[in-house]
Amino acid sequence: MKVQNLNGIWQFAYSEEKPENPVFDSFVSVPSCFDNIPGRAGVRACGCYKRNINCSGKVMLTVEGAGLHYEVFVDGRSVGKSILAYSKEEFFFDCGNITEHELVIIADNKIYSDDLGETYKVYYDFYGFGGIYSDIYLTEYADDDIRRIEVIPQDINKGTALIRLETFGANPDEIMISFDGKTSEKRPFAQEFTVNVPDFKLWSVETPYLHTVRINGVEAEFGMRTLDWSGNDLLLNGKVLKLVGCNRHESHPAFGAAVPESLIADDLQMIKEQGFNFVRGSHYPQKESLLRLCDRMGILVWEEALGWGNRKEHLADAAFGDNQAEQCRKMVRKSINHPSVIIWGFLNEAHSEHPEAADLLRRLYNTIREMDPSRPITFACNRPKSDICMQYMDIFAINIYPGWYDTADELSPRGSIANVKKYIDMWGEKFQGKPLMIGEIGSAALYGDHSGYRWSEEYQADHLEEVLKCVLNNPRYTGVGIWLFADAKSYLETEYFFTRPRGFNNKGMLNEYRLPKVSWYRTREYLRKFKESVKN
Ligand code: ADA
Repeated sequence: MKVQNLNGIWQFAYSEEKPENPVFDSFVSVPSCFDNIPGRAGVRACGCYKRNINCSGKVMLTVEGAGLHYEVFVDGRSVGKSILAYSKEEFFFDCGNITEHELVIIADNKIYSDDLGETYKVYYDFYGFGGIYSDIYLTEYADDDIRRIEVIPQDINKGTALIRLETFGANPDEIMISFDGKTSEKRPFAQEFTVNVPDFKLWSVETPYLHTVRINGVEAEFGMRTLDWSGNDLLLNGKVLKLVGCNRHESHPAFGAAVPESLIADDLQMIKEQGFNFVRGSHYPQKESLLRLCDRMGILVWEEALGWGNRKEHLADAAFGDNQAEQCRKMVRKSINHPSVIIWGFLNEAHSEHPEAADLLRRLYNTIREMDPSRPITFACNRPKSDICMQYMDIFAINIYPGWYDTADELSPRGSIANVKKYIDMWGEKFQGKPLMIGEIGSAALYGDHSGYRWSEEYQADHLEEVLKCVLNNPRYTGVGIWLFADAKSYLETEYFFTRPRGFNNKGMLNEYRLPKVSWYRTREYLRKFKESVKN
């Protein structure tokens, strides 16, 4: 088996409509977004990518994330399409004995609103970028090569783990297996077996210890840790978790959704230094590089499939449901070994008052549960009063915005921060019997506005300090995800942009360039003091 990274310089053709014969008259570096430079920003168009590849025999091409739709051609022949933005996709083709081939990928960022099955909708509150925005590589393989290794920790006292193996089509008779680079052992091939991990150490937030298993030359990292969620609490290795963190979008003015690993690492380092232990990857599957870093840094992750505020007609649509289920399967396949991922999610803020929502949410729950028995599953609900779906989830997760989106009679000229405690306490009493999380809570602040009114940095700082105070002092809550880590590009089209000054969701504690607003310092200071007070 041979793996080649295809990141780097590709030939490029840009056109408003899908071209019959693209004219490759420029260059891009992959990963990148083609709609992130002046002139193309916000234009719904097409980007064509071309490069030569050197490979023969059976080949799998892996695209770790691209959008919004794309088709892959090898030597002029289509080898597959994807309509699942942000999902990790694999394409298979046979290159025979010839070693030089042409690879072309034609991507578009168009929104086909008439197509109910589409996973990205025009009403999503984050910009739907176009291009190949994550890593891309190819694997030359033989049928009996190991394609995937799945490791599910079983008993953290004995150090046992379940291993599931998948080949490219034919099973070898035997495998050579080793842990952490130590002595290999030969054993007969089986699709599933239990192992004792030698000299195992637990993975936790404080000591994020990783093990490596190597089987027939293929490696997988994993962490020995367990999750339990019976009763009101979520437990990691038997200890009650209190998740304090933020939501984060894969978005930056210089890169769009193609945020490089260096910036992801800096973002996570800031999150860690802030005193947070949790990040919600809103609202789509996360990059491998982010999860690898979280595994090492001990940051806990809620990963979710692409969805946002989906409406009844979409929830009821058969193709939409199939695409959702497919993305969930792909997400779990991609991330199941990452110890940092502790919650699976989907369909953020679906219109969950409808029976159609209940049908789909239950289907997605079952799809994930069949693949992974070891993690709790949820979706973030923004309508806890009318919802009929949260009962099917392992965690009650609510997105609430007291102190920001209040009703008219709750407003006062300086804002309504008093509502924060009122609603946090009220929902805390109502939801019992399962862990309860605030998936999102926050307020907007325009960087540089120091007026003290709503939209100012000071109002946001006061608001978020109150949020932390209420959640940390209320034992009913398993956690909170502040909305939002950094300002992120949002609506450019439709009337929604009226509520998003500059075309951004401005609820970041940092602006889009990661410059701190007052709330960033205030929440850090509050957390530091709170932790000290608990210690003493
Ligand atoms: C929702 C949604 C977020 C964002 C937020 C807001 O809760 O899940 O993506 O749109 O509201 O800023 O209003």
